[in-house]
Amino acid sequence: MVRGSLEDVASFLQSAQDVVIVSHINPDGDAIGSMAAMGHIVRAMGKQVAFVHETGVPQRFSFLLDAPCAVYDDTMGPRSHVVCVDCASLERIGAVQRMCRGAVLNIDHHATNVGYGSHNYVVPHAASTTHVLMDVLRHLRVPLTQPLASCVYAGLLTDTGGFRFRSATADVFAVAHELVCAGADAHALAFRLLEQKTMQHVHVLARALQTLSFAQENKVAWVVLDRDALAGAGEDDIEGIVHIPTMIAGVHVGVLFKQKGDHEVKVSLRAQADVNVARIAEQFGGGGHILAAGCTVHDTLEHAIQRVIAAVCCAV
Ligand SMILES: [Mn+2]
Repeated sequence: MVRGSLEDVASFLQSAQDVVIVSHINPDGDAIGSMAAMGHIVRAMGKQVAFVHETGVPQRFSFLLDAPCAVYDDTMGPRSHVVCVDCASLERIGAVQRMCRGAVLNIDHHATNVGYGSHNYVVPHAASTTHVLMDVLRHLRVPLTQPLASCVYAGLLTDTGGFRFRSATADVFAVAHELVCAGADAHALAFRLLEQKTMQHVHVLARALQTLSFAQENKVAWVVLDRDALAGAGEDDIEGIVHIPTMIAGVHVGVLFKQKGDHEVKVSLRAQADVNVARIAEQFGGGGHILAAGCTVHDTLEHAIQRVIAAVCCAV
């Protein structure tokens, strides 16, 4: 069920002069693509735009924004009109919440989004928030310019895993067709957003592969990043490492261990076969989805690996 309406979006924008556009912490391609696309839409309506983010925009996504994004600090006061894109809850924008004392427009595609804004337009299970923004720009009759089409395409591309996930429906391909016709450069965007990696990523990957281990007739596989391997690596540099074990044919459950402290190990579980990894994560105080879950184990790295792998082996 759609929460809110396009009329809600229109009434928010009509009442605004200056609009602040924000998105979630640890932003992905859809978060930044949606901020940038929303910026184009708001400006097309003759309004002023400011981009704000708690930690700023990762370098690999910054080319999508056509104006600088301010890093939030406490001297920034509340604003009358804030747009949150791709945020399942207001908590997801971090400290930027303090700017939200006036009207808040929530545009998103997460099924768990309850409609926390004063104005909402949430389309659960849409492939990306930028996909939802296609409805918005059509309703507002905003022309689909080349820069706008590129931003929408960026979110669609990254949130569907390069059009590989089940969310890549016929409708998604129809929208992608429209965007490429409008000038989105599918090749360049795929290269910059999916193929290209940071130097640090390749170093982390090399370290992870050295630790690749197996159990239970190779049905369980895991990689480990100790503190040394994680030194200087951002979330961006670790992205995708979690999928390495489950890429291997025959592996049912893959695990990534990240050592955060002497007695703090973050564990990410991924299932390829019929194993509920959320159940395993729950045994350690974590949770998640059937095929993707996580937990934090307060133990030494060695013990955390032993305990979690023992639990995984019982489940496969
Ligand atoms: Mn998204």
